[in-house]
Amino acid sequence: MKEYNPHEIEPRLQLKWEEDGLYTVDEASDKPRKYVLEMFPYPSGDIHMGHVSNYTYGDVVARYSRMNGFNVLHPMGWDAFGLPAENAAIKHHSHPAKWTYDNIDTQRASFKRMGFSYDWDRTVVACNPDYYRWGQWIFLKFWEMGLVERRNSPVNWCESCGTVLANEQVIDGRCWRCDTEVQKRDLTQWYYKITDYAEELLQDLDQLAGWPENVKQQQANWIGKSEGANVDFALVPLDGTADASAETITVFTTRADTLFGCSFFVVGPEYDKLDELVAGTENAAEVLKFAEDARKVSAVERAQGDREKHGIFTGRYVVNPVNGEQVPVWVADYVVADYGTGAVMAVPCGDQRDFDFARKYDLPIIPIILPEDDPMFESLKAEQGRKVTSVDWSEAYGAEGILVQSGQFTGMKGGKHSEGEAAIVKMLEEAGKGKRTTEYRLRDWLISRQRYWGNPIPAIHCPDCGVVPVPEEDLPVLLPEDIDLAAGETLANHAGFVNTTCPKCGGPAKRETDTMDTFTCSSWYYIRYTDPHDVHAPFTPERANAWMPVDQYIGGIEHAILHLLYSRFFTKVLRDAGMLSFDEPFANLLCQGMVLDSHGDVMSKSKGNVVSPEEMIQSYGADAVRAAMLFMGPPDKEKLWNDDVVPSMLKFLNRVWRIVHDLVGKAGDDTYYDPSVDDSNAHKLAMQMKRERHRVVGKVSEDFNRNSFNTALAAIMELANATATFLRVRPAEHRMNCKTGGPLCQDVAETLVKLIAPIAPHMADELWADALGNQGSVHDASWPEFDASLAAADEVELAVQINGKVKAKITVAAEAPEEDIIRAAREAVSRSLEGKQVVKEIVVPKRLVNMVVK
Ligand code: ANZ
Ligand code: ZN
Repeated sequence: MKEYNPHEIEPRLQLKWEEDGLYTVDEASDKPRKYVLEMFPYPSGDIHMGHVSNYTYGDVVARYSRMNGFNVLHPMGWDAFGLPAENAAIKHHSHPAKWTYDNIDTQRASFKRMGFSYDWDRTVVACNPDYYRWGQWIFLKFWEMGLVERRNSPVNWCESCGTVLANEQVIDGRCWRCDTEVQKRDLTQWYYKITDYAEELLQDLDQLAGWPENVKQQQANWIGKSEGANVDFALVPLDGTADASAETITVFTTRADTLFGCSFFVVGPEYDKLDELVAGTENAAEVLKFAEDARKVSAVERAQGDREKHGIFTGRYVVNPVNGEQVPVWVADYVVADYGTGAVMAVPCGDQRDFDFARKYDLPIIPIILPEDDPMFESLKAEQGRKVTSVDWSEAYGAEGILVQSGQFTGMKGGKHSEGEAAIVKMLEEAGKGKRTTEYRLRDWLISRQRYWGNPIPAIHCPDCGVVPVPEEDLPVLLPEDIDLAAGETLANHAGFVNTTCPKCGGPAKRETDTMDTFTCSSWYYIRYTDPHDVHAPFTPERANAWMPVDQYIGGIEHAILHLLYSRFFTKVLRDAGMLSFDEPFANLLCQGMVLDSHGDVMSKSKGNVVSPEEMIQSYGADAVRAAMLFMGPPDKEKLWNDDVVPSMLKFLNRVWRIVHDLVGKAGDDTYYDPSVDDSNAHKLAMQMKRERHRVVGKVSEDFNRNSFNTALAAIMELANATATFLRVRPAEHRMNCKTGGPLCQDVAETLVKLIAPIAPHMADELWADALGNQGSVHDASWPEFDASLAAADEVELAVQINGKVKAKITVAAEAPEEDIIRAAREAVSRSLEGKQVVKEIVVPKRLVNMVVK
């Protein structure tokens, strides 16, 4: 038997697979299609354990699917635009393209060493003009469809990255990439109108049965749909005279039912007419100063519920439209600018923020909604006027209840979407003082970036014609290569790039110098893979529709909103453009858990706790690294890296290697055969091995079908154990059987090799050809059949206990009646029972017999 040597086998087979085009997709195949995809990586340099886990999971799914008769599309590419390349280029006085392509070469080589089954002919590299020209084409398409807008508004600015950011890229007030606190700036920027799809993006989450619940929940929260009403409050003129044509300030509320409890009114510090509002009041200067200071605190921080609230009275009043009451207008920092109308009707009895504020500034808290068991309920339940204007509560009453002190609405149910809410909104609408409306938290996607290394926005600014799209035939707008970023050159000051002529009037014009958010590249690359070399279109609809949606998508949970939301948006727009025939890009999603170090810390260069995949491959081979990664735990959970697992997996692979050789009589010295062991139960062990073979195929299939790779591997180990036990004691006739390729031994050997093929593809393929003498690759072979009836155990082992202590083990027929089990148990422990009295016998089916004795 030749030794198992991964360092010889792996590179040789990788080369062979490539020469044979083993993983090249055959578009003409009539097998059912399956699209298995992992999120494409950013080419950051050496691969890390996160890559190993993500791409190993994908590779197992792809290989398992192939063996189950699918025509599998499993591509790989690079998300190659972005800031790190630019920063590295500045530091090393080179070009971002060089840094990027060097890193791609490094990563590609590592992925090949891992033995991943990609169709490399379909590689998509986002910074390649062959790809990004179609990103520009899609931009123009969106523009044509009215989904592109340029507007001036306050935007998120990261000083350290030197660019604006989308809302989704601000995580707790900080830049997603560099963690710098984000500032607000007023700038004119480009937007994709993702809000046009807010409702559908929310509704279609219901189609995604194959997505983790928490990801869907995060998206739903991010979209943040609220049904409510806009309500107009008339501003009381400074002199206090009532005026029917008075100006109004509108609020958005989900709780119009609580209007009778509104005791003050709040505008945010960003309120655009604040100057006008306070003009002529006593404290105008003070109010404006307060607002200016409050604006400096980020919206995220301000929106935090438990944050101390600050405010100031403006000196003005508005009229509550339901009862004509005048309530004071305050400026407060807990009201944020870009939600609803940026103004709030404050109902301290029902809203905790308003409650905290009222307590702090001693404003009335009018109870207008109560649970029926509230001590005040009986006395207020028919009260239309107002009897009570303060409460001794420690917090607001946010739940549903019955309206009290609420005019004609008293006695109705109150709460979100309640009877009382509907009645009050109806009344307001009839009076022309309110309107039903739905708000979303989702904001349009700011896609322009003030950086070089991105996809140029195909637009031209003409002094006469305004902003003009670059004509389709002029695409791509190429990034100029001659740029010295280290010397401070940018697209904006690159004369050769900026100066152009207007496509409309032919006069001198300037190019747009912003590039697109890199998330635009990752929003459709998965469609490009279905038709990666198309030079006439981003993709051919028939090809995309034949492969898509992706059957299994795999990637990090950090994209729960960002990439996954943007991709869903792109898919829907391209569908509406008539290019796709489905609604959702990813049918099933697996979010992998992080690989942490053995103490549970994130691996990072600065902590010096990074385990290098390349070093592991060099020491133990890729198959052992793959097996170890799969064995460390469920894919969607965090995994603690343990250095011992890789060598122990190598040992296991060695064991499988010997077992397979031994089963087909090629082990030479009968490695496992031990003549000193009693072989009287050899036949039974053979039957046990046969049963395990069927049981384990069933179990591994079931586990792979639900992406439970660690338990699948554990089951394969059980089959290896049963086989080794048999091989140790096999009697002469079974030895002969193995040597001559007898059916059982041959079948178990083949089964083992096939089961392990998705996990350890190199070793399996070598065994398949060399030990089992097959032509072709195991990766073209079909998944082992299994017979459920053969998998069922016909005997079971039971523990026999006396007073709870295990004294013996018995083996009985699986369906044995209770009296037979008890008889066998008594026999097994007859010695211990001598001179004792059995008071009770308890049989726990398939597990144990306990005898209570005196
Ligand atoms: C009166 C009221 C009474 C409210 C009550 C709530 C409870 P959701 O449900 O998350 O959409 N609101 C509106 N615009 C705001 C802004 N720009 N900044 C801060 N808060 C704002 O939240 C809607 C509620 O948030 C609205 O309903 C409003 O307060 C507040 F017992 O109006 B409510
Ligand atoms: Zn940043």
